[in-house]
Amino acid sequence: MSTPSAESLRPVTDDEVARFVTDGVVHLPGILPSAWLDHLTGPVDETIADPSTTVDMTALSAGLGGTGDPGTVDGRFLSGVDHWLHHRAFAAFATTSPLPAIAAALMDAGRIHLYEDSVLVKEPGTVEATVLHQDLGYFHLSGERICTCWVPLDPVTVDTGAMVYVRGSHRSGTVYRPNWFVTPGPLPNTEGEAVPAIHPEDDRLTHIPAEPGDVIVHHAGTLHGAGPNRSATVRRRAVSVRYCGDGVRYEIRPGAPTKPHHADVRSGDPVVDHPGCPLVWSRPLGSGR
Ligand SMILES: O=C(O)CCC(=O)C(=O)O
Repeated sequence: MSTPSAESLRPVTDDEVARFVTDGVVHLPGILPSAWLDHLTGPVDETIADPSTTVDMTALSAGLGGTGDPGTVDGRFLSGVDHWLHHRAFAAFATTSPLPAIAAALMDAGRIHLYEDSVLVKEPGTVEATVLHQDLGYFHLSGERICTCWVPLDPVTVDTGAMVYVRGSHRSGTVYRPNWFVTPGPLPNTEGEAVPAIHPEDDRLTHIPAEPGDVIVHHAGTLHGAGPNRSATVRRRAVSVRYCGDGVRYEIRPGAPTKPHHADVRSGDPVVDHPGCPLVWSRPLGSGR
């Protein structure tokens, strides 16, 4: 299969950059060529068909006393991480698609490194919401230029599991404890404050329905989650790719999920030349900065 183009369908606008800076999240409609969606669909379906590559979050939630009973519900929330390490299609998407340049434009970065990718599938009838969390508490990183690009493969509405964000929450400067993703309890042995309760009527809460070809990018400090998939027929498949840029350093966060391919990194090391966090984009020479 040939690899689609690294060119996005359109540039990121100044207004979109300003929104990312102010809100900690921006919705970029119609920016990703459909060839990339075609490129990912088969690999995502293959990945979730292999139980060794994802975690059944519905079963996890049931084990933690959460919403669903995996014996009676139809849907499943399946989630995996670091597919780029083992699957060429994910590696191509994370390293050679338009996403690194989009992340660079939003974060005003001179270089972009890949931190990880995730597959996030909510099949029809999935009762689990993705509870509010902040990515930074899961990442062994510190710094300003860290973001997640959330890429839907299906049309996503509020009823089928649209993402929800707390606008401006990245500016608190707080790194919250990571939670179980499907229940609000903090992961054991993590440090810091738990994610604060946000009232459902809080006017900072923004649900973002999205179409294939759109990308939603959020800052690693932004609180966010997603709804259940209440549809009986419509799937909600998504891939997230997480990047960091200039000025970011490793910071080992006790209790946060570890990565075997990062075993040799130390807190305080700059994210520069490490195969576990490869350089995937740098500003062309002479382009000013
Ligand atoms: O897709 C979801 O349900 C949640 C995704 C998410 O939180 C993320 O990619 O950071």
